[in-house]
Amino acid sequence: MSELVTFTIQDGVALIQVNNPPVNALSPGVPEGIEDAINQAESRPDAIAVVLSGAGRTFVAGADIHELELAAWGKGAGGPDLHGLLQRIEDCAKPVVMAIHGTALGGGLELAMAGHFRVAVKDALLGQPEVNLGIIPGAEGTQRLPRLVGVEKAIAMCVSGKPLKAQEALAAGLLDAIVEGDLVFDAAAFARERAKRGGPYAKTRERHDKLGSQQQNASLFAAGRETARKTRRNMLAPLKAVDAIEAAATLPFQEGCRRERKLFAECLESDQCKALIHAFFGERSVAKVPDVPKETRAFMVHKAAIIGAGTMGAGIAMACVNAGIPVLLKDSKQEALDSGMANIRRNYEISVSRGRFTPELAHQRIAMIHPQLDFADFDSADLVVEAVFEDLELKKRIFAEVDKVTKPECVLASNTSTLSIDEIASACSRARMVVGLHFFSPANVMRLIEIVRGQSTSKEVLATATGLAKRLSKVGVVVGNCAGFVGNRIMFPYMYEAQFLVEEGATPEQVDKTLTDWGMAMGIFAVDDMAGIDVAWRVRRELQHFSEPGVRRPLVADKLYELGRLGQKTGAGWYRYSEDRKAVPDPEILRLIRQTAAQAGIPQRPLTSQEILERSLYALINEGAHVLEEGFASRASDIDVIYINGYGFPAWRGGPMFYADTVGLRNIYGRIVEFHRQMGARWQPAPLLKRLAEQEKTFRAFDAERGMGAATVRS
Ligand code: 3H9
Repeated sequence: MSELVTFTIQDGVALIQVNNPPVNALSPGVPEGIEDAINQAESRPDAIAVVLSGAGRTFVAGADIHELELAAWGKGAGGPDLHGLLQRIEDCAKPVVMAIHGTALGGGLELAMAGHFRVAVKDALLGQPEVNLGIIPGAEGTQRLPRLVGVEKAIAMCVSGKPLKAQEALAAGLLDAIVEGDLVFDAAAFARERAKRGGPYAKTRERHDKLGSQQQNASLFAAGRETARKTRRNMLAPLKAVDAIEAAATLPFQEGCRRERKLFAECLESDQCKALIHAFFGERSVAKVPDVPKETRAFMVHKAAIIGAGTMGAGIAMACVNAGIPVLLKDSKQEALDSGMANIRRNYEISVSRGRFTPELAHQRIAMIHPQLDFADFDSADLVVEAVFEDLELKKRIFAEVDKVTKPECVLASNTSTLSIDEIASACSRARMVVGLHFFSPANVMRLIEIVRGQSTSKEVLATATGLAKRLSKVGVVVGNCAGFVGNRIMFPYMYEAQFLVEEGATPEQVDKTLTDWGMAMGIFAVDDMAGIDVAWRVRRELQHFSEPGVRRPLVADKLYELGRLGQKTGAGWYRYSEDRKAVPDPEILRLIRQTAAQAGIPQRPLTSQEILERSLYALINEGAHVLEEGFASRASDIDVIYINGYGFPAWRGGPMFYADTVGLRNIYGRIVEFHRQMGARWQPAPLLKRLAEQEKTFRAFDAERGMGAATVRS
């Protein structure tokens, strides 16, 4: 047998194990190894049944995404062709039991569904997450899944990409049993028992009982397409997945498979697939900090202390306890503490009412948060996260105090979104233990954390912060300590450009609609209103970029601040808000904009969607290139990961820097030079962008050339 697939026989059962770390992907050699092992199992008289499992931490997590990436860029074969293997497994004369732990995802679940039986441990997850990579299941998953779980469930799984927990999979008919003891031992007992009962063993491909009639299914397909359009806006793969499942319900199995293969190939060729695979590897690469080796010792975080029970502090507390880390939640005012705890309780109640938590679990989590007004027990904390108001002096006072009451190896973090982490660290005696943990609001939901590295932050503290992010199920991206860090720094030129556009004749709703139609989760004016006009006003004063001589600033935002139109929280900002926080265009704002423009002598003209997109997005990209060259982001793909996970940038466009590559850096640079000529200093092209454009290169190639690229394909 190959090293990738092992074969042994124990007590009459052939044990086949896939051993392709880290996640047993179906890389070249694995499918061939499994097929050899099945042939051998069938021919051996001392085996009456077969068990297939995965070595290490998981069953099989799918096709090898590196292979798929090559294929997507036209450089590979198109992913493994598992058709022959899956048919071979189904046709095996001895019962084949798939023994699942960890995850059976994508091709892994497709492999499992070809077995005659499936057993799993209780924390296993089973799913078809291909849509997250811009493709559909391509190894007959869309054909076998509805045969096992029915059309409706198959659509839900393939469109959402969300896996089922073992218990749900059992109820749906995807599993035959959940085992409590040793997985392979119990699976072998199950297999032996089935063999003794005798064959023939049901082949999934021959099952029709759950496929339903055309009449029953019509509404399911219509609803599936509707959900795909709503929840996966602008994406191709979810709709194609529904098409493929429809083929399963209407065509003979082999024809359905051919249809699936065609739809799969269409998805694989799409730009969306390239972008989503880029995002997948980008997200995995953020934990690899160039000068922090993998073996760097991290501090253990058994207990956290959070200072400030406001929205951020409460959200961070929930994120911690959800990951099993007990929290001391301190505020200086009883009122603030009570309101923070009330927010936390309300949040968990909502989760219980939505069925996400049982009442007992919610109760346990709340009980892990200890509200307090003093520093009691802070000496037992391994991590302190300061989450008070953005006020440098206040933060420095807190750090000076925390320095005295915590143990020397306690990591001290600030949740600042704009202030210098070095300035904050200067208030305490151990700057090497200080790091920024910039959570995004709501902190218990949003996946992004910017991990801000100060001048003195130690490698151990960075390793602790990246490990913590993973433990909180978040994406932690290490960034440098510049004003606004990476995300906010590059958001401001984008936000300003949107404001210039309305001062020249567009409306906030026109700009926002153009951006959301293009794929952004929210328009930038709606974002400004949600975050708070006062917050942006304060940040503007911190950021130097736009106070440089000769750089004009937009005018209306300051007026909104002066008028007390602070956004959603005051019921009015760029929009007016009704009770349910729905944004309504406001004629008053339009009057204010036009009046301001007239006073400043700004000529008015109609603006096209193309100009709106180019100016807002290229402002973002140009600043991204500055940040990259200045070293505040390690890779272009880090900026993409930040924008996808923290700023609602559509993952299927790959993030701003990847998107720039798809437009062509030469084209973007050309437009920016033109904008610079027309609009002056704020459009100064970033030197890196100019260089890459002149060399006909991409940001991906820039990452790869410096050994930072996560992807297999460099272009
Ligand atoms: C598919 O199957 C198509 C089919 O229909 C058939 C087509 C014909 N391939 O996430 P982690 C690497 S599409 C290659 O940090 P975790 C990952 O890059 C596929 N590599 O671990 C990382 O490498 P490195 C459908 C993979 O424990 C390392 O493994 N399947 C693959 O937090 C650890 O990853 C999916 O979409 C792969 N399939 O989470 C599942 N998967 O250390 C995608 C992972 O060098 N994977 N790697 O950075 C996941 O969702 C998570 O990785 C998993 C583990 C939940 C498995």
